[in-house]
Amino acid sequence: MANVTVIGAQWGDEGKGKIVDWLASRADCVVRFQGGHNAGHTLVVGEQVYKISLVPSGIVTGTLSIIGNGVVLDPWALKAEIEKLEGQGVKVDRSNFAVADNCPLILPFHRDLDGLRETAAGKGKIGTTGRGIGPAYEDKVGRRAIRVCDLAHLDALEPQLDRLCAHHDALRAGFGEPPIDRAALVAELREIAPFVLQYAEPVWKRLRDVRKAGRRILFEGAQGVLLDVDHGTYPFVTSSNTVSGTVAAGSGMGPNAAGFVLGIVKAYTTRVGSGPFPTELEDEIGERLGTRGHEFGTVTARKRRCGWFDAVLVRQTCALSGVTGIALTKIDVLDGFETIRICTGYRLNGEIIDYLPAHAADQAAVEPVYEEMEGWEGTTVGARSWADLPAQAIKYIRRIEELIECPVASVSTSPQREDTILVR
Ligand code: 2SA
Ligand code: MG
Repeated sequence: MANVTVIGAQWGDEGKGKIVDWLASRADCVVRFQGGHNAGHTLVVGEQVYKISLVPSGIVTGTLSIIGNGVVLDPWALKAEIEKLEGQGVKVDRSNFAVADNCPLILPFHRDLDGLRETAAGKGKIGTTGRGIGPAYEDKVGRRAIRVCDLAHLDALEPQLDRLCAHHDALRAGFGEPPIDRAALVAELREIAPFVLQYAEPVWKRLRDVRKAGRRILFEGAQGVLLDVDHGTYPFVTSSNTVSGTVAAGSGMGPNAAGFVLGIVKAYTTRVGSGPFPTELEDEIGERLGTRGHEFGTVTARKRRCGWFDAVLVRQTCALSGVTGIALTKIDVLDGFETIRICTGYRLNGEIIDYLPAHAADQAAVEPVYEEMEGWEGTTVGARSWADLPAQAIKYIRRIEELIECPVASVSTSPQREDTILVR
């Protein structure tokens, strides 16, 4: 199987960037198929650190990188990111980068609305990245989005603007905000249009040709399955489908393009934003995980909530996404813990259950059932083979594999690309 799909199997931030970067150097094409610049990947290649949000990670290694139609695209964020990459010596042009011409745009008022809603929600807020992701997807599904291809037809935008403004002006009025300044919006779009259009094309055609030529495609998922708008901890989710199945609709390649589905799984659990988190540790152990794991968001620098590994959740997300194998990351963060816990089930209303229920109240009420394991002395940092790992660390990894009912395909032992154990 030539193609690989990488998805986060928890709440995002599992360390996809490093794996994707590693796989990208072996792929002929890297495709983003959902989300937007709410993603945050840190790539460490030698001394260089790249932080990217919207452009596929393949760009760093010069691999053909494609933004599929399933992504919501903020044109100004795209420009800023490309300029930053170019400043770091990365080449970005039509030969190695393309944007789907049917991508919906994230516009300034989407970002405003995201912020206004979050502020109004107070304690009930979702904890979004504030990038306008939700409102942009709403407009797409509501059939009033402005898309990349519209940038080439700005003189014919009136009917769409009518629909868009009718919807948004009413919402804005509710927040005491003035109506959208249509003339200013069109002027801004006119200014950014040439930049975006230089990369725009029907990417499904390019992808079809890549596939016909027998080239390997890497699909780069953003966020994680627990943030999926259908399968995640709704309503504390993002507004796209983050499961592997989205590859089909979000790139225009059909369901059998996904290939090997690699679920990225952190050796413990983290989450940013609000919402249920059964194994969360609001004590010094959680602090220790966060400090040792540098658990701060790439995009918003928010501190991540930390907790023990939850095998119930990962078993569920692997099933939901048809995961073929997992890449276990950040095992080194657990170095030096005397004991380590794994959640193997939940207690809900006096009963033991083996899955996360759909209702938010149940999700918040489940109590983790733990299994305790001895930790390990010595370090896993930089290990590149099983022989480099302490015996207890191997035991921990094997136990995870058993509980999630999915094989471990690789283990990552530092942010460096080479510090990876491949399981054959
Ligand atoms: P949004 O902005 O509408 O997608 O937010 C909705 C929920 O989805 C969560 N979310 C994320 N969780 C983890 N990582 C994300 N990306 C950045 C990163 C995060 C950052 O990879 O580091 O820098 O803060 C991401 N994007 C969205 C979000 O927390 C809400 O719970
Ligand atoms: Mg991230």
